[in-house]
Formats: sequence, structure tokens, C-alpha cells
Amino acid sequence: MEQTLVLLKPDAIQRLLIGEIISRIESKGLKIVATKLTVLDKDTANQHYGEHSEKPFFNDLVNFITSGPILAMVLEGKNAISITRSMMGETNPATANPGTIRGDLATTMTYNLIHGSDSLKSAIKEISLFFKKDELISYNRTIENWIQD
Ligand code: D4T
Repeated sequence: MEQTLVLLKPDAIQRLLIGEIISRIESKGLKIVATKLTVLDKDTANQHYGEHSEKPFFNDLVNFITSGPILAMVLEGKNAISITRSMMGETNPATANPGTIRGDLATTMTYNLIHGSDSLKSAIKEISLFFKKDELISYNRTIENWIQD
């Protein structure tokens, strides 16, 4: 089953939005198979956002993502990657659609609350950066047949 990495960024934790965001994820039907409240060190943040290392916003991004606790999660489900991305909304909350997490709850690009892997390749790499294999829990939900065929 497809898995994706989600990070609730420091602004989500500081703004007390963990419950609101996880509630949307649970209600949608995605299964949480791992979680970790952690403070990222610079080295891990550099690795995670390595593709942006030449961008003008890179230093601010790394400073922000390491500025306080984040909640890392692995979500599982059919099309988990694209479903999570569409629930998040586009990167810039100012233009993200209403109904999305960023569209409903955020206003600026830096403070956009949530990260989700953007491809299968990124998901595999990102999950292994944040979690050891044995930290992912395999379990059945009794309602599974009412969520996915
Ligand atoms: P992440 O990676 O956090 O899930 O966001 P996205 O996948 O939606 O967007 P991204 O990789 O293009 O950007 C990563 C991260 O950088 C911040 N950012 C981005 C910023 O501060 N200024 C910018 O101009 C851009 C493009 C926001 C998300």
C-alpha cells in the first residue's frame, strides 16, 4: 500500500492546529502508521530540503523548520501521496483553494503548516530520513472495507 511522509511544521504546533489537521486526515480515511514529535537538526533539515539548496529562501526555510517541534507522520492508503497533496492545497496559502488545509488555515508561503511527499520516490527517501523501518506499525482498521475497495 502506498505510503507518504507528512510533516506538521512548527507553525502548526505553535498555532495548536495538530488536532484540526489530523482530524482532516483521519476523516478522509488515510491511515496513520507512524508519528514522531521531534525538533529537526540542521543536518536533517538540509537533507530534507536539499533540492532547494540553491534557492533564495533556503536559509529561511531551514531556520523555520528547525525553529521548534514538528510532528512527522507516515500515512498509508491507496493514492496516499496525491490525496495528501490535494488536501494540503498549493504551496502558497494565499492562492490555495478553500477547503484545503493551507487554503483554510494559512496565509503565507513560509508558514504553510504542512509538508507532504510529492512523488513515490520522494516518499520512500523522506520516510527513511525520519523513521526506522520498525517504527512503522502495520495494523488493520475494522472499518477498512468502508474506506477502500
Ligand atoms: P513542502 O515541500 O513544504 O511540502 O512544500 P511544497 O512541496 O508545497 O513546496 P516546495 O517544495 O516548492 O517548497 C518547499 C517549502 O519552501 C517554502 N517556500 C517555497 C518558500 O518559503 N518560498 C518560496 O518561494 C517557495 C517556492 C514553502 C515550502
